[in-house]
Amino acid sequence: MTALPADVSIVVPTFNEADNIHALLTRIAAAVPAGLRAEVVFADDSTDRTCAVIEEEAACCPLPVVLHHRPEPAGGLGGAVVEGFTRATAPWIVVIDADLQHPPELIGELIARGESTGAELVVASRYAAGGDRGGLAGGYRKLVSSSSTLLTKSLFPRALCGLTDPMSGFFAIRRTAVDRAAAEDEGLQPLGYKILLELAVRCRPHGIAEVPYAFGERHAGASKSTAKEGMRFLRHLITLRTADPRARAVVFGLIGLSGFVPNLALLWLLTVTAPGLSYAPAEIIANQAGLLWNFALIDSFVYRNQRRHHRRSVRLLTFGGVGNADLVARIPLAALLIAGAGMTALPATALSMAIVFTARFLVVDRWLYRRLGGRATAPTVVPTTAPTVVPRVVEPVPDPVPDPLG
Ligand SMILES: Nc1nc2c(ncn2[C@@H]2O[C@H](COP(=O)(O)OP(=O)(O)O)[C@@H](O)[C@H]2O)c(=O)[nH]1
Ligand SMILES: [Mg+2]
Repeated sequence: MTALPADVSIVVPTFNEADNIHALLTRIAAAVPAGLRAEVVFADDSTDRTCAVIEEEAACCPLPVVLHHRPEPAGGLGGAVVEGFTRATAPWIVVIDADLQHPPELIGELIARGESTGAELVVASRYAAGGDRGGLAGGYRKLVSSSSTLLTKSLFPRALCGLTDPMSGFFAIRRTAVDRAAAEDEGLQPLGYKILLELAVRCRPHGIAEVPYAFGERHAGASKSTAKEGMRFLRHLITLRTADPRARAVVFGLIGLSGFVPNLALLWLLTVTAPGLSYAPAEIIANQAGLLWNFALIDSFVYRNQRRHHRRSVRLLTFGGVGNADLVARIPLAALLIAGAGMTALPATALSMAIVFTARFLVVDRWLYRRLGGRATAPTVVPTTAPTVVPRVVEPVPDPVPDPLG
């Protein structure tokens, strides 16, 4: 007998959650309303016995269970969820943590709210009226959660309008929205914990609704959230914010300005330690410190996903070469504008700086770290070509996916 297609695929990312699987599956099975056909897809990166426990529990679970285990956990939690999407077959996808901090009893309400409002994304929110974040352990985690929410909302005011909890890990999204993001040039490039942020910014869901909920205590095991996740989150924010070339040009300019600090610091050091050194060679040397600083920031934050075209040494030498050419080109260019176009010194200098900046940005952005073929490295979502789910079948499919962290 062929199983009827599911209405909702419940994607559960798991990393060493063996002691939570039984309680989770029991509560999900009891919570799913009659008439809503559900399947559970585990997106697992565990190194303990979680896989074995999922296989055991799947055998007695009334819902179809799919296990997708990744031997190479590219992209962390977000990467796992996106791979889980490719195994999901239903028109609705719910993402929920395994540790029962998210109440499975809300799954039916999330879908019902999406159906009644027509929203493509329904988020379970700790910050909406009636919600509660009591399960966040300690004042420090509460502070981190509220300040990162504030920072994120101010960086993406339009995309996150109507979302009180863009950091939530519990939400329902229509397959159509996920497929739209996958069809974009850059696909989905999740990095760490903030998969909802990635989806909200890249999918631009048509209609967002929220359902308040109380974030509970962990059922068993320990949190995997670490300080390293904090750094990943910052990188993720910069990657998303600079997806637009105008925003990239602004960030490129701001990083360039910040390069004056190491430049001037080294210039000062050289004048103190080598008083015999004349200005021109001192400034040329000091300029290299500024360029190194700029390169480090640009290479690791702005263009982290575009580094594959050239080796690090080529990137550094090109970046340095273009930066030094800037020094050499600016003055003759301004002189040309004054002599040839009859401009006065101030506008000629400003124009030459703008021309040189634009040329430098274009070489770096369009050639050195070009975006063409960006989807090649991203674990993009395969639109509705997921395997048919057989009830209680456990299916380990270790597709190697290139690491978006490079
Ligand atoms: N597949 C996968 N799941 C992860 C990873 N890191 C965390 N998780 C899962 O994501 C969910 C949330 O993680 P948790 O440690 O509870 O984070 P917290 O709630 O912020 O403390 C849990 O179900 C974890 O098992 C990962 O690297 N890969
Ligand atoms: Mg948790």
